[in-house]
Amino acid sequence: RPDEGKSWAPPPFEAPEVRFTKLFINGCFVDAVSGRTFETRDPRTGDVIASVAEGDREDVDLAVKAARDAFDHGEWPRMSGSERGRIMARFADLVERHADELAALESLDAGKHPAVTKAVDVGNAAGSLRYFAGAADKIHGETLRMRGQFQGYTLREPLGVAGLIIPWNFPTTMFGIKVAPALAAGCTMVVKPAEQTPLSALYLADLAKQAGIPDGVINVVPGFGPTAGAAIASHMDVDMVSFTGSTEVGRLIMEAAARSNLKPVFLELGGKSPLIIFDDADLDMAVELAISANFFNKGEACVAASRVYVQESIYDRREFKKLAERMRSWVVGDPLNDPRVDQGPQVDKVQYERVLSYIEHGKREGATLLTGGTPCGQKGYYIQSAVFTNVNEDMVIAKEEIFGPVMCLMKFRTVEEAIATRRVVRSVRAGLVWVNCYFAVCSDCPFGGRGLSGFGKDEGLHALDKYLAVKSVVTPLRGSPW
Ligand code: TXE
Repeated sequence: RPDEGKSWAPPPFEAPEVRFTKLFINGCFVDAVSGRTFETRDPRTGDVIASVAEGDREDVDLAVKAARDAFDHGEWPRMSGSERGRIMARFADLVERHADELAALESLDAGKHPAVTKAVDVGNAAGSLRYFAGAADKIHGETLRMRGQFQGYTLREPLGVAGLIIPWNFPTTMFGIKVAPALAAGCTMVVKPAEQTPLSALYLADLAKQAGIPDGVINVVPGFGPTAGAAIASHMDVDMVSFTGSTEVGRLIMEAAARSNLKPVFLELGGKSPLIIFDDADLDMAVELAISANFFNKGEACVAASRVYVQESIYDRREFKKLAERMRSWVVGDPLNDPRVDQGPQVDKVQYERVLSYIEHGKREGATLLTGGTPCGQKGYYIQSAVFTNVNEDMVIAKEEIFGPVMCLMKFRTVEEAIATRRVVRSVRAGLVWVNCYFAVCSDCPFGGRGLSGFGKDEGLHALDKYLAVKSVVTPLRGSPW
């Protein structure tokens, strides 16, 4: 719910101390080999929060070497699943114990509402660690009834060194949903947080160490995509990559994997999700869902419902005009200091300008701006949430991911017109369908798209499979000539 965070916000906000700004390799915080740093900024003002060590290819090499050693010779892949689970549960406890500090840090770095960050980001990370802690001792193979003189079984073994490249929109969540199944499987890993939001991953690395995760198992290398990220994707000693980010970079990662060691790649990419509102819907609920599905986390969500299809018979109804009225009480502002605020600033200047240029494009294409769509505030990256009507399928704003607070309302007449076939849930080609709800995510529910939105699931037991290799073992039956 969009306004859930409001009542929880405890202003005035106290900026947390930034304790970790270096690379985390083999259990230690270290400078980059080059000695270079980059600045991470507060999206509310554009001011620098901290200078962070800038990892590049040589740092990735060191991190991969630490992860390789920990995998080939260390205890993590060799200890029992229940012991791994016990340590992971301790990690989850620590994440929960430090929820306020972690949420404050994340909110500062990403411009997010602290109450939402605490409930959603920190909650999801701890939830994933706990869920996969429980799965760690339930990784079994199968017994094979082979024909003839043989019998066989399968082993499900940790894949090796995982490369985990994560984005800036839900940094703590992303860390949790990728690291947790990799840990449960017995993998070791190199995590590259996004350059916009490197702080929470470093904080989490320290908690992992406190929890007893051995050195070298989790390494964190902040840095830029074309350097540190690309070095992970093309590394000969990284055994798999799980990536969340843009479709464009997803392609680059697959290419790099193909050209290097053919490592498996799993991609959770951008989207352009539809929300379909039929004429028998509870319209008050539909309006609230459309708002939260578009403007939650300032629209910076790969599952944002940026295409809202409304059945023609209710498109112009008075109830639906409630949307415009409701938006007039939607508050954009500093989420850290004003408890009335629903929506904070976009993550950085690049995204801010990108979203504004889509809004201009929409106007030029002939869509009608019902509300919002303008920059606001004296400084920082604030945008008044935009609702466009009279949008048609051919417009750029209806086709491309905007990744900001922009809702496009479109009309449809029949179900067939909305989805070009009859049975809605079964016929939508999507990784996830929410019926009469939105943003219903949970550790045991597989999360991930299809087509240009990627493949491979985060969350749910399917996520575990990404980090496991199946090995078939065959032996002759007793008495066979073999
Ligand atoms: O994404 P990038 P950006 C979409 C969204 C957004 C757009 C651009 O539409 O507006 O992408 O955002 C790392 N090799 N999503 O530019 O570049 C990068 O450092 C390896 C959807 O921030 O894909 C960061 O850690 N890694 C999305 C991560 O990839 C590279 C979340 C994501 O950044 C790399 C974010 C390279 N060559 C953006 N280049 C979602 N699915 O939720 C960059 N990276």
